[in-house]
Amino acid sequence: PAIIHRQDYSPPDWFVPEISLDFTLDPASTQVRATLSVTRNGAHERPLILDGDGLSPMEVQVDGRLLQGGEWMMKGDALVIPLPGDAHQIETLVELAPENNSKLMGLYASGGLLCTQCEAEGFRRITFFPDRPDILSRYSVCMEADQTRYPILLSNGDPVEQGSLPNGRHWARWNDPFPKPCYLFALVAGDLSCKADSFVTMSGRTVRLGIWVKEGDLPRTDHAMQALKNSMAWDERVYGREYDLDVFNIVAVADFNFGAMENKGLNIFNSRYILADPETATDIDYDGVEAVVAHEYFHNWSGNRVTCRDWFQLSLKEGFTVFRDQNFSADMGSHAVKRIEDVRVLRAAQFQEDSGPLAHPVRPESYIEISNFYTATIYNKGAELIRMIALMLGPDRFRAGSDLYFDRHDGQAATCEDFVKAMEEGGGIDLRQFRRWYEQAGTPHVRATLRHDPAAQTVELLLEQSIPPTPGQPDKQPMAIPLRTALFDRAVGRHRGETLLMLTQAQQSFTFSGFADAPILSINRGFSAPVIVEADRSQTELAFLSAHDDDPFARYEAMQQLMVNVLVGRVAGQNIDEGAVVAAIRDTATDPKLDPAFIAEAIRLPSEAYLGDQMAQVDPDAIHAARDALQQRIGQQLEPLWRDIHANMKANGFSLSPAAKGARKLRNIALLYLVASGTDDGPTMAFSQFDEADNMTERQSALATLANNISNEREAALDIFYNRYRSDALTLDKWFQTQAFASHPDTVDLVEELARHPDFTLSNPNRVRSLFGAFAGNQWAFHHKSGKGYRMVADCIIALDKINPQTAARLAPPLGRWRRFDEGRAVLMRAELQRILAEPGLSKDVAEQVGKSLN
Ligand code: B3K
Ligand code: ZN
Repeated sequence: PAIIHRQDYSPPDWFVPEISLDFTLDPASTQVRATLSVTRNGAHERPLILDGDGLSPMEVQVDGRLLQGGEWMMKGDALVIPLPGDAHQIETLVELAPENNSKLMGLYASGGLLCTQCEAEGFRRITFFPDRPDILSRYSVCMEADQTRYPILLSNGDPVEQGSLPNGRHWARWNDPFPKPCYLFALVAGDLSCKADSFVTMSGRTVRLGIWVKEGDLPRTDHAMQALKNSMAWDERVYGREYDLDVFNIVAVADFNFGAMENKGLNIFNSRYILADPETATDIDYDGVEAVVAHEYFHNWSGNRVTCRDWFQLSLKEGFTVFRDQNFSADMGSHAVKRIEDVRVLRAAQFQEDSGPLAHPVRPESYIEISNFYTATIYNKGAELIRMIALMLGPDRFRAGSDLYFDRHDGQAATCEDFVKAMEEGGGIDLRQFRRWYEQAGTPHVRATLRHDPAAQTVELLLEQSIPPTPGQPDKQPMAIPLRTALFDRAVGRHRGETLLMLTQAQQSFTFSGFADAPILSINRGFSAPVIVEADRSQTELAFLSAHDDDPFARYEAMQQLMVNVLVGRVAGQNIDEGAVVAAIRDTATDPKLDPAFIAEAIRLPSEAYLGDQMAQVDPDAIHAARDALQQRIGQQLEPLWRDIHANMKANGFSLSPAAKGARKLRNIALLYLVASGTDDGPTMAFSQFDEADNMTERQSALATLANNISNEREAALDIFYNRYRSDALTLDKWFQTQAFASHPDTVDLVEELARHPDFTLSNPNRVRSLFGAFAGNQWAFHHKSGKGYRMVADCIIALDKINPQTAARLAPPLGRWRRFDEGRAVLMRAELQRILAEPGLSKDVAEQVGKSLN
């Protein structure tokens, strides 16, 4: 398959300033008539080339004249039209069958609705068009459909006209005044109900807000609406960005390839990021709704008003927008806890990606299928880059930089370089070396060594950085790494002020004076840089930081490192005393000054996957055994504490306040330790929590705890859950996911059974992710040494590729991590990758991921 290179970018030959689209909608046969005004870009003789994907033109007209065969031609899937002049009107007619579109790209049917998804290259599945983000057009859209089946007709921009037609049909026209790339086009037709509200912008305009869902789901839209209004106010306050249309609509659909889509004025969402009520949504789900609603809303400026020149610039909109939604969520809740959660995600997804065969820079150099590049690197590492710039500039200069960026590039298709330049000029900083963060893949390692000179009363901090080789990049240049650092006096338990150290060389040392005694190093506070720090700190020093560090992230990190040292040591056969861990957990859990949500994060053992990442070779069985054993002993040694917490954190009524959410989080972990202790009444306590809970956070958590062990309560709770929620797809997903993610010795067999369950289907991406996505993230189960887990995931990829290649390709990366495992597992994993690659008719989505994973 063809490789697309960043360096090959060239400006478009033709522009399309205007497009008008006429849809005659029907699930079996939809007609699309498109009228494009095209203008030649510069002096050249090249024909107009319009991308298509699976389309054949029923008519082609130029300036009102029907062309004969021979006046246009097909080149592959593209329509080629030689044109004599510099400006023409092109009209094409095509026919689609949305109900047969199982890829969920372009125009498709979902639960009685017709809806679209165009990013990245789905518009070419709807009509012939130069499908690239640097073509900005004004859209006028007319939809005609059956009035009863599709009473609501929505598209981008503002509604302008509607009317009824004979034969029970009706029509509506929408105009979007803002020129946009075609990946932001959207339409929805269906029988939808509207949760309506309004927002008055900073300049006093009233915007009509609508969240469109199936009628029965209306009571589950309050949280999304509140999140939307909070986002609109936040973007005005923090970035000075006002919404620009009179209408903002959101539609929830059940079948969606990812989270949501920021189409101009008409966001389309996976229903799991809109619908929430206490009975069915966990606190994590509520937070997910808030974050994704904000993320898509923020794209209106970072993505829509200023879009990307080409797909290599994807992080320009995604990294920046993730950074914006992370800060928004932090402002809505706890900064400390949000940072811990974001770093956990970064390490789990992005660090793994960055150390494997699919590693790529934040601004990639090449791709085969762009859908494969909506990655943790583009999104989450991209956000870390913006965060570092913001840290180096401080809030006011960062705001000056973002103002300049938005003002200068409004209405344009921009590049990452444009963003960095605006930050340099607006913020007053030199980012020459910093640009390497966009160019070099791989997670930098920073080794920190502290040397104390008692005679001179100085300490020298030696920092050494190295960036591991990644595919296509054997040698790396030093990065500019901002490290928030503090030195703690042991005697007083305090530091003398934090400094921001800029590590720019391969090796660099910093000297601090006035230290009669050797201090304790607290570095990369707040996780100021997305790097792996290796600092030789004793268990005593880590315990000190876990009790005294005033930076909550650093305090959490010290706890985690304490635990990692014990667990990784055990796996390697060393018997490192766990006393410091137990004491630190006890002290943290009983510290009245700490927020329960923070405590819950800090006392949780690192995941099995994270422990694997700390080892030269991952041993899933030994990691599981060591972690399970430590969890049991923490449970046993602190049993009265867990009982107290579990009792004290019980609420009288449901609330979504940060305090109530924190209490639930801490209560759930207390239950986990209690059950892990093996105490006789553990399973019955878990079952009672499951049974009595007035919210899904406690119910699902109790279910997950029970799911880890063999017990009658386990079976009973799973049955009750299934029968109670079997008709609610989003909640039934949790039933699949909880079992697939369980730390249970038979998970691999249970998942095989669940894949044959009548409620399992490959046609709904949420269901596939609930079972196979969760399973592939369950290190102990997926890496079962029989290789059965690998075979099941490979079977799923092969079957799903024929239906929905984009979602199939997302299941491949876990198999690609074979280099990290023992020879036995590596051979089995490779064999499955080869079996997939040998499938005839494999999509380029899966072929790219699997092919690269075998290298
Ligand atoms: N921009 C979309 C992602 C589209 C993914 C296409 N494969 C959602 C988002 O990041 O906001
Ligand atoms: Zn996004």
